[in-house]
Amino acid sequence: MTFSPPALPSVDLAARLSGRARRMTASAIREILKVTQQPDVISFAGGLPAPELFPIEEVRRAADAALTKYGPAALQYSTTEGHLPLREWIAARAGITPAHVQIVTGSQQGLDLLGKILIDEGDVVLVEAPTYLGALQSFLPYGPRYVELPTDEHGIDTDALEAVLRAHPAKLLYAIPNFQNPTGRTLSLERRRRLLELTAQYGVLVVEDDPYGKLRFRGEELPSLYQLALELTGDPDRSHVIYSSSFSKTLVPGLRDAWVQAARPIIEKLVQAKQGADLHTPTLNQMIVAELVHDVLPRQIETVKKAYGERAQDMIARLREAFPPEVQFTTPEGGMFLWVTLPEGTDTTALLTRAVERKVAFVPGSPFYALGGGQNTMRLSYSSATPEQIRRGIHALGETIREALEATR
Ligand code: N5F
Repeated sequence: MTFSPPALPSVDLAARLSGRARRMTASAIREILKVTQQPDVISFAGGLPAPELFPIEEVRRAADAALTKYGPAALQYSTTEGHLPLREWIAARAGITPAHVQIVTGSQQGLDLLGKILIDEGDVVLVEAPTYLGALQSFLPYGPRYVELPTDEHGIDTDALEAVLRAHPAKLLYAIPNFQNPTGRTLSLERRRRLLELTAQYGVLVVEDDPYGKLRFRGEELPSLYQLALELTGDPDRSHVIYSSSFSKTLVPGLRDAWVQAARPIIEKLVQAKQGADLHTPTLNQMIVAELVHDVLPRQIETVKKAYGERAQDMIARLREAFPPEVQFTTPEGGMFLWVTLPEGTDTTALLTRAVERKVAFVPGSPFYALGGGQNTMRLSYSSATPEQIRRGIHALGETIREALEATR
């Protein structure tokens, strides 16, 4: 006799998702990565560090050294706050104490945890227009009401910020002052000071995201908002700026080592949020990074800066040759991105399909706008392309753009 299981009524899974889950969106960058993994596509899409520059031997030796030094503790569960020598190194550089430093599993996790501890449904969150789409993605499930801040070639327009602050009781402002993602622009010193004053005056927290601030290849280094706030208050526990940075762009992204610096009440909540998320960042990975920060990291930063500076210059030269004159682009002083603005009416999402047919990819600008728009913009990353790929890729992209512009005439 054959056994037939009793029929089970099927549960409507989609209807059982939380409101938070329903607000979640997919990362446009990660979606495009699927396409660009085809070997013959030249990708200017993901902000991927140049893999040929990764210090593989140094990482191997650091792993060995950490395992020798710490033995089984390198493979054991460890504290949520993070590996103390690494936190001490970060704290010493910033002029704070390890109690003000939380290690996170990629600054992407930092953004999610900050969203979790700071954003209630309906809270006004101020973001640059455009801004890092991954931050929008992290915050969105917590139900923010985004208000966009106008930007120009010097970053956030602080006069406009003042008007926005008067009109909206905001909870926090998320900003990327150095070599902004996606525009590559840098917030001027004068505006940094003004932004600090205004946000303090209106009681607005600032989340300063600075993953590639050390990758400046032109011009003078500027103090972070966090540093400026610390100079003004003299007390890290009074800072209304929460600073986020990462070893992803200066060392390697795959170890997923990053950190948040903030006043203790914020760090204490972050610790609790992180306990619920992943208990702690992988122990061995943190130990590896701690072995590398003293000698390898400074050398690596110099190597990467030089390479990205050359690649940026190269890409800009090719853009001048290959793009129609009505197309505008930014000239970054560091980091990994530049931003292209096509004539109004062009749709870069449609353009991407045509570009991929010609074996070249970019990120369309629209997903970087919290409230939509920017259909005529795109982000190009120069960090992981060789000169030959830049030459061929920008040429192909130029042809795609010309074709699209002709079609609209
Ligand atoms: O520290 P990590 O690796 O988690 O970096 C996240 C992050 C946080 N904040 C800003 C401003 C960033 O630009 C990033 C990384 N963004 C890259 C991008 O292309 O915009 C990497 C995304 C790579 C990917 O999704 O595979």
